[in-house]
Amino acid sequence: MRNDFLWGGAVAAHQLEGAWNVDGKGPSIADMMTAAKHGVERQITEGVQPGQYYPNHHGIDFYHQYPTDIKLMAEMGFKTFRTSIAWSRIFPKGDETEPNEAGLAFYDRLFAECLKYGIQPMITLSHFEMPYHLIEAYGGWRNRKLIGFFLHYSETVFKRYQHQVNYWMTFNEINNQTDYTKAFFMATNSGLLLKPDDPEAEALMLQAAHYELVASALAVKLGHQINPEFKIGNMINMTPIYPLTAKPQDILAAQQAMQTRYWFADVQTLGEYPSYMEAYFKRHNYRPDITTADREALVAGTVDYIGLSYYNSFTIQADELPTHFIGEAETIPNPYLKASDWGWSVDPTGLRYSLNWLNDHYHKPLMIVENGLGAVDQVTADDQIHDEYRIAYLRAHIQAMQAAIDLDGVDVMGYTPWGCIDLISAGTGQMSKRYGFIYVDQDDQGHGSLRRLKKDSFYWYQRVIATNGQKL
Ligand code: BGP
Repeated sequence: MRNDFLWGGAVAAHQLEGAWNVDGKGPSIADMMTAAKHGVERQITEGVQPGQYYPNHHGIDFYHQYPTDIKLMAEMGFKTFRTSIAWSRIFPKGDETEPNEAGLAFYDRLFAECLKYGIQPMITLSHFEMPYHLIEAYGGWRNRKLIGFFLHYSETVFKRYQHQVNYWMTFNEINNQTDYTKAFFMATNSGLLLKPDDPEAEALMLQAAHYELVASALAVKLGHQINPEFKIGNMINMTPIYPLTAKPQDILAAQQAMQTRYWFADVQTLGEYPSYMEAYFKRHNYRPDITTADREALVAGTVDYIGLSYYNSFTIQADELPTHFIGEAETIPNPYLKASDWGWSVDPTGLRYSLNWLNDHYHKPLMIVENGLGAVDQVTADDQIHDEYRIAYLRAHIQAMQAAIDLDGVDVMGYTPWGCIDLISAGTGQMSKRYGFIYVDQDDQGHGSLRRLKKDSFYWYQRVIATNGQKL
């Protein structure tokens, strides 16, 4: 383990800040989603419906309580804190010329608070929350104009925070939209409000993804012009896809399924579409708007590192090769793995496999920017939370990461487990799906004192960081 290893934790603005319409912030796509049905994907509404509960409107009130929360993270010894900037705090509608000063000032205060403790902010530019107006007025990322709006936003924050922030990422889990049967990802990644069975979904997703990839590359180039010291990465969700058996057809199907999820990383690190994607466009008669200037932009804006989230692995079985992108619905349980309460397989070995896979393909430093176990926690009468299940999950994944570093020679820059303080779950809108080292007293309907409590994992992680991963 390197001595400057970036231990820390990760969150996203819309899942914890709250204050959704405070100090000039405009509504984002995340603010339009209710947690009406627990345990399933959140519902997207047209405009905010009175009487419904929108968990992101309140978050855990980090907007006001951040000094307490950052202090707790400092107590754990964080070297870095990954959060996102809420685009709609800076540009409430997304297409303005002038930014919202009150929104910019909030992040001045937040980053200063982190730096006070020697914690480096690590910033995602777009984490599931574009301004809602960009969807209503422009149709989201299906529209090329979004590239210009995103760049203007990126330039504004790169310039403003260039002396406070060194590590950046462009789009959170940009590759999740390949599962276009999930309305949630289509909406949050790309601003495409489509029914899952829309016959145009795949073509629209590919077009939106292309514009995002161009925007990402142009932002990388721009960031380096503003401050050559910046380290700017992409962010992909890494869920390796295994074949169920050694049958060659299963192996080939799994390989092809991997290709359909990870071509984003090819474009962002190698600067061009892989041959199988060009072939896929032809085979399906897709003619996305990809210009020569776009291709040049992709080459000029390759990333400095790969940010990845890792939670679980998928398994598939196929008698025939897939003719379309593989969605989660087409995966099957892996008989060798147990699953979380939310059905996510628990597979630490898959993390070592993933780190090696990414290293083999891209030869770039890797930053694990999300990992963790969503679980229900119980508070005892004396305010303790004995979350040994979370410790066991994280310990096993850190061990797998260490094996990749020490035994396989993979360059891993750091590790920021997801939801280091309990926050609103992105996929379900639930508060009860908790990931944190810090417990936040609030239920799924938004009731609770919001007081913060240290879980057993808080003290465990504090020791992990203090010993640079030696005492697990
Ligand atoms: C990732 C997202 C996060 C996050 C996490 C856990 O996909 O980048 O925003 O929330 O997954 O997912 P969930 O909140 O659905 O449990």
